[in-house]
Amino acid sequence: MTTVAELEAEATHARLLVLRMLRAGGSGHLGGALSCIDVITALYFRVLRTNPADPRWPGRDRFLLSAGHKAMAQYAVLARRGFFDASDLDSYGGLGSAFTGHPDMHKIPGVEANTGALGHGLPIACGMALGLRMDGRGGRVFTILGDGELPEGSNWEGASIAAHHRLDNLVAIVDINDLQISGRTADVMKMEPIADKFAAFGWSTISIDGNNMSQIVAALEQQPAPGQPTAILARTVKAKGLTELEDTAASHYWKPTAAQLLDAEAELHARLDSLGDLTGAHP
Ligand SMILES: Cc1ncc(C[n+]2csc(CCOP(=O)(O)OP(=O)(O)O)c2C)c(N)n1
Ligand SMILES: [Mg+2]
Repeated sequence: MTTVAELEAEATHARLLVLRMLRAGGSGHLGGALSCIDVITALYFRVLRTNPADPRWPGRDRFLLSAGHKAMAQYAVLARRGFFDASDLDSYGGLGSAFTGHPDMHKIPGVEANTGALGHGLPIACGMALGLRMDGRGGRVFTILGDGELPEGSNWEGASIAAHHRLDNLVAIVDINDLQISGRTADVMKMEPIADKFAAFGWSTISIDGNNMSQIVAALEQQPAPGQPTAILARTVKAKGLTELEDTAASHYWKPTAAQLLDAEAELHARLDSLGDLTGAHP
């Protein structure tokens, strides 16, 4: 089993791969990718039943990145987990590349749905969870939403459906970094109290620090309440791991200079050194 310390190192490697994509493509949705990358790392390295050699294995758990603009985080973790080679990410953002700003299930092994138009991941996840249950499969479905995504009404249709159908094989993780594309989520569209809203729809809720690996693992490994979908409210920091950019709206879409990229890489390498590299060489 991957330990918490190993997961922390793994997430740092994944952050370095995000920078590798920015180096290749020149720009991308950095802030939201780095706020949820710890959760995605824990999912793929500890929680999900997956088989990178057979991404469509019917017995797998499903993961959908509803907030598809955070795609670099998913690409990085899928590469680290062995779904494809990390060098494939060097085409990021290039003409004809499979690795575009939003994930494409037809081109990238391990991607379960095309997302990026906000508000669709949870309804799709509901259908998948219901389908798995109707097929008599034990698989679970996990999806990550952004806090700036929650104003989309389709999320709340999904929240109703999940509770109505008692989808206890469904987990929605809300990446609450307090920011969205143009500023504070509370200023653009206030959605708090988010936990109370999910609870009112009939969900079981867990609130955690979404950049704390111990808390992430404990929440993801908690047994679901029978007959209830689970919402994990993950309080995070946008651009977590890159001090200069943390908690800034400017990190939402980042076009770094060469010097900024070098500084960012240096900070993550220093973090890896402080953690001790428990995961093997950086690909
Ligand atoms: C339906 C829809 N409307 C608008 C957008 C443009 N958009 C892209 S990202 C974003 C903000 C999302 O905020 P949040 O989910 O909090 O993401 P994060 O802070 O993690 O980057 C918006 C409005 C979109 N992708 N889809
Ligand atoms: Mg946000």
